[in-house]
Amino acid sequence: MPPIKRTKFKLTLEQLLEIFYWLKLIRAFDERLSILVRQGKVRSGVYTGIGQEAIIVGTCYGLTKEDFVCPLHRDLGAFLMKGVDARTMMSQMFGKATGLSKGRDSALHSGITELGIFGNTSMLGANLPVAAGLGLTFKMEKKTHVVVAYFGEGASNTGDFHEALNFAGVHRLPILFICENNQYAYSVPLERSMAIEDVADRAEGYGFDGVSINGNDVLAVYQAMQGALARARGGEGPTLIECKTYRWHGHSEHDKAFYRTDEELAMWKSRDPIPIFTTYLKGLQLLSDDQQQDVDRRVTSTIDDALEFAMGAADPDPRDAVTDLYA
Ligand SMILES: Cc1ncc(C[n+]2csc(CCOP(=O)(O)OP(=O)(O)O)c2C)c(N)n1
Repeated sequence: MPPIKRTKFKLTLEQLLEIFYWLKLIRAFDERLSILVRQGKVRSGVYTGIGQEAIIVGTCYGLTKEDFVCPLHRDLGAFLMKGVDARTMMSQMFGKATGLSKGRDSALHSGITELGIFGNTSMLGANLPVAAGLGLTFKMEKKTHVVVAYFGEGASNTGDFHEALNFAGVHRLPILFICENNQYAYSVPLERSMAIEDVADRAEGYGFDGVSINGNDVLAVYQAMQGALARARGGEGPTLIECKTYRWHGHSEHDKAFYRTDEELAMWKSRDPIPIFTTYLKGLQLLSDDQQQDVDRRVTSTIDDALEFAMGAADPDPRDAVTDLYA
């Protein structure tokens, strides 16, 4: 069968393989961190997004450097896809001087404006009004950049969420509100914290569209994102995309997740985003066994290299604790 050059999603074969690479890299990064936590080697708290990779890949793929992302604690992949190299990211997890925040922060609260990454704080939902502010800036400066703001279904119950969506709706701001609905806010299941089934329904109250999609299908996420991106860049305002998914591990690596059943976990593992996308590629004969092995090799060597670099990197110098201060 001749190779397909373009799919109906307007992605070339090379782009589809890149998407495959990102899914695999982000999964492998989190899996390696999980092992390192068990070995007592990581200094930071680790909140893996294993099982949720299709959301980050489908929403970050194709963003420009100037577009901003506001990632969550579980969104290490967004840092990688926005251009933070694996060595810096791994250094960040080890609290090393070569990390993004030079060892001054517990891993996932860092950001880097040059790459369009706003560093989230621990306060859930608090990144959303900031995203609204970024969106307002782009609008006032007549730029076509967008803001991609991530939040959990749990965070959608906070006041900040509602204020941010209201403001974005009133001012038609170029923001993509991406809900990573992984069914649990720490140990609280969705039905114990929300009286509706779909977070997407909340957008209507603020005057813009909300869609609820399969967050484990990277092409479904990509497709929903492309429509919303075009509207945002064209001045038509925000969209809420609710991606239904599941986190395989506990809230963090120290949470054994006793509040859920083995059956539920097994059911969601059968919807693993990576085999779903692999099956798609193989079904269209777009991915040979050799190419698959090549991706696996690249992923492993990237992570091995990053780990070696981070473990050998210098600890922060205590004298630097008072440098880089804003005021
Ligand atoms: C404002 C606020 N309230 C409570 C917490 C404690 N807390 C940390 S994570 C979490 C659950 C988050 O659930 P969700 O927003 O669905 O995101 P997920 O971790 O599932 O991706 C809670 C309650 C917090 N960090 N911030």
